Amino acid sequence: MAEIPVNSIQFSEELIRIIRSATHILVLTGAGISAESGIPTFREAQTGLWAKYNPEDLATPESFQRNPRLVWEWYTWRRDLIQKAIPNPGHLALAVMEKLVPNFHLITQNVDNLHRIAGSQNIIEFHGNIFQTKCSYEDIIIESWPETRDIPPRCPRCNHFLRPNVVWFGESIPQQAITSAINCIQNCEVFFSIGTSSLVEPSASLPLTARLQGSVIIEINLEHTPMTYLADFVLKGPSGKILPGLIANIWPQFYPQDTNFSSSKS
Ligand code: BJW
Repeated sequence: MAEIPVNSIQFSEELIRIIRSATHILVLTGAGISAESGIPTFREAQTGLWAKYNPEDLATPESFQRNPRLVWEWYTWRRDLIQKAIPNPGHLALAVMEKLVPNFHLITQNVDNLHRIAGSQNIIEFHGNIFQTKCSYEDIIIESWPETRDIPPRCPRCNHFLRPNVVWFGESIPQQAITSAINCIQNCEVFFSIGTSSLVEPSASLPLTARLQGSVIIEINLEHTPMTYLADFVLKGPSGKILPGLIANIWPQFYPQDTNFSSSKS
C-alpha cells in the first residue's frame, strides 16, 4: 500500500491556529513515542515490556533488594535493545518544533535518550536515564567501576550494588525535574500528552495541572486514556505520523511537501 504523505493528514483550522500562535508549549512523552523506534512499551498485553513479568518484580527498590541480579540483567537487556534504536519521525518532529516555538520544553518519562539524540535540548527527564548508573546506597552517579564477576557490579566507593539511574515505583521523581516541570506548566499555553497511558503518577496528573491553569490540552495516542476526557484535541494515531504531519501543516514555509522526516544512524 502507498505511504500517505505526512502533509496530507487533515487537522482542524482551530488546532493549527492555536499551535501556530503559541509562544509557550510543553510536551509530555511516554513509551508510545519510542514504539516506532522498536522499543516495546510497558503495558501492552502481548508485546509490552511487562508481558512476562509483574512490574513489582522489576521496577521497585524492593525487587532490587530481593533479586538484584534479575533486575540488573533486565536493564542490561533493555539497554542493549535501546542502544540499537534510532529516533523516529515523531522524535525528530519535536526537535524541529523546539526550534520554531519561542518557549518549548519537553518532559519525558522515557529513559531511552532518544529525544536528545533527535536534537531536542530543553528536556526534563522525569524517570531518569537508563545509560546512567548510580550507587544504590549513596544515590550518586558512578561513571566507571572495576570489572569483576559481580552482577550487579559493586560501587568502587562503598562496595554496595550499582543500579540504573531510573525512578522505580515508590521512589521520588528527581527534585529538579519536578521544579522545572512546575515552572514550565505555569506558563504553558499548549500542553501535548503523547504516547503515554496516563496511568503512572505524578506524570499522569501533569495534563490536569496544565488544564487548571488554562492550557489547551492535545493528546496524541493510538488509544483512549484516562486523560482523553480532558483533552481539547484528541489526535488518534501513531505519533511518528501525526507529529510530522502537524509540523508540515503549521509551518509549511519551513516544511514543504518534500520534507524528509526519516532518520538515519550516524
Ligand atoms: C502510542 C504508540 C504510538 C503506543 N503513537 N501512542 C497517586 C495515586 C496512585 C498511585 C500513586 C500516586 N502517586 C504515586 C503513586 C505510586 C506510583 C504510581 O503511579 N502507581 C500507579 C501504577 C498507580 N508512582 C510512583 O511511585 C512514582 N513516584 C512518586 O510518585 O513518588 C512520590 C510517592 C512515592 C510513593 C507513594 C506516594 C508518592 C514513581 C513512578 C516511577 C515509574 N517508573 C517507571 C519505570 C522507569 C524505569 C524504566 O524504564 O524501567 O516508568 S514505570 C513505567 O511507567 C515507566 C514509564 O515511564 C511509566 C509510564 O508508562 P508510559 O510511558 O505511559 O507507557 P505505557 O506502556 O503505559 O503506555 C504507552 C502508551 O503509548 C499507550 O497508551 C499506547 O496506546 C501508546 N502508544 N504506540 C502514539 N506509535
